[in-house]
Order: sequence, then C-alpha cells, then structure tokens
Amino acid sequence: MRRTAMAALLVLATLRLVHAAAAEVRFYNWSDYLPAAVLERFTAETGIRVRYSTYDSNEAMYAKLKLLRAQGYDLVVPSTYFIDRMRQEGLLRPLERSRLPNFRHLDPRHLDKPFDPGNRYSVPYLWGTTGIALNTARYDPARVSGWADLWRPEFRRGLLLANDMREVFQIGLRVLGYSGNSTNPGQIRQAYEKLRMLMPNVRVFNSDAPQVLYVTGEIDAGMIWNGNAYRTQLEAPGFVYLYPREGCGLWMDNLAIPAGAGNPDGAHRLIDFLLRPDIARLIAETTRYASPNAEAVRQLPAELRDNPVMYPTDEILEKGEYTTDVGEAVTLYTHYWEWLKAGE
Ligand code: N2P
Repeated sequence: MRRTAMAALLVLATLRLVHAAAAEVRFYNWSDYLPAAVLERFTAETGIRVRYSTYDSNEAMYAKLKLLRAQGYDLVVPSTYFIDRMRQEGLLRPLERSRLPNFRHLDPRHLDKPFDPGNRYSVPYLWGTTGIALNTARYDPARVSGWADLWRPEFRRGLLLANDMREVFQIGLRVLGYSGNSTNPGQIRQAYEKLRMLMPNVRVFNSDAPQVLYVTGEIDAGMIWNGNAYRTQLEAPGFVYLYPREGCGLWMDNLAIPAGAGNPDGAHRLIDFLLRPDIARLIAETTRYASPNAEAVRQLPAELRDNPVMYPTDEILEKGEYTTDVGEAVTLYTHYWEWLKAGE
C-alpha cells in the first residue's frame, strides 16, 4: 500500500478512537446505587455509552483516583466530607452550571453547604441515615434503643458493621458522648478502645451487599443504611430499622467530575439526565434512598415519601450528625481502623 494511503488510514483509525471515547462516559459509583435501566435509557436517548463500575467506600474511590491522578473516570459520587477534601486537593473539576438546566429541581435545603459552598464542584445525588437493623424473630426490639446496646453479649459473633471507617468510628464516638467528627486524638483513641470491645460481637464488615446477608438470615443485627433497610424489609418483613437514641449517622453522596476526566461534556450530560425528575424518581424508588430532588420527591408515591425509614422525621434529623472532613486527624482514624480490622 502506498505511504499516503497508509497515513490516511491511520488518521481515520485515530479519529474513530477519539470519537468512541467521546461517546463514552466512565461512571464510578457506590455499589447497588443505581438501577441499570437508567443507564440504558441515557444511552438510548443520547447515544453515549456508560462504562459503569462500583466501589464500596469513599476511601476505595479516593485511593483509585489519587493513583490515576484524577483521570480514568468522568463521574464519581463522593460523600460530603470527601467532596470537601477532594476539591481542596484539586481532584475535582468545577461544574458548568449552565449545562445543568435540571439543577433547578434540587431542594435548596440540600444545597450550598460548607463542604462545597455554592455547589461549585458537586451536585447532591442521594442522602440518608445510618441506623440499626434487627431481625425481630431473633431479637426483642424493645431491648435495643441505641448503638450502646450492640455491645451486649447476646450479639456475640452476630453483628454486621459497614466496611466504612468514619461510619464505624462515629458509633464509638457517639456512644462515648463525643461528636462523630471528633479531631481530638484522645477521643479518637478512646473510641478505638471502645470499638475493640465490640469486635467479639462482629461477624462481618460489609458495605457492598449487606442486604443479602440480612435477607438470607445470615445476619440478624447490625448497622445498615436506610435504603438497604427498607429493601431488606420488603423481602424479610421481620426486620426493623431503628434510629439509635445517641443519634443516627447522616450522609449525602454527590455527583462530581474528576479534574482529569476525559469526557467532561458527557459527564455534564449524564449529571443533567440524573437530575431529571422522572429519572431521579426512578432512582429513589428503586434504591429506596431519599432523593434531594424536590420535584422527584413530589412525584413519589405517598407510601415512600411518608415512610420514616426513607424520609426521617425532623426530630431524627436534628439528633443526627453529618460526617465532615476531619483534616489531618484522618491519619489517626486510618491507623486505628487498620488495627481494629486486624484484631489488634
Ligand atoms: C449504597 C451506598 C450507600 C452510601 N450501597 C452511603 N454513603
């Protein structure tokens, strides 16, 4: 083949590759957090494919993005305190609000928070609570009213805890009467000592598919995120979801574009699609997590909107605590977390 023809073919092949990349969004999300139908509809409507993969903790997602120097993904879903940390570390790309017309559907109560003033880097996706799951066929719910009860001997080798450093430490800290966001080394150490005493009661750490363990009867008690609790109840009606008297954990997970994303255009289109009320409603209905999208919530069936597992009362919200970034103290948490899981 002549040289020029070869060169032309090469150029054509490169163009095709570039085009294929532009027609694909790489979305890295929490496991079990989005119905597949949503992505299928997005592709059908826009022609943009979604390469979807999942993680089970903020720390796992963060480590991967650090390693890839904020490249490799076009869309991620960090919790509040990780948005804060990642934007300060330059790992996130500012959003172009003009390309997100559906942003207007969001409930202002979930916007403009200290972790991202003005929502320059993030858009709320879902929010919720962390409480206690209990199989009433096995345990008497009248005897369990708080996190502190999980230390009792009847739970020996029975509990599930989230594989989530800050969520687990939040329990230890709250039981001792401290803030779940403590940065005080003495308090964090005490929380570790307290949690060490809980370990004989812990059977498994799982944030990937805890619901499976509860539904199959493998586990009868433990920590749970409210959407998982609601869906567990649908399949195993004997389960109750309890808001611990010390206060439940509160969290919100948010869509954000990594600084080195290869397809920020596609990512903006996907964010806007996820903000469409009918789509946000479908996500909330399937996952049973609370949507921050006011218009989607308005459209939800009353049985969901009025369900206190999915939408906690104001009183519960007031007692709960959102996780915030603890700055340098995170090193201390990480250190104790590793000890805890290694059984030291
Ligand atoms: C659901 C993930 C819930 C995330 N699998 C809690 N931050």
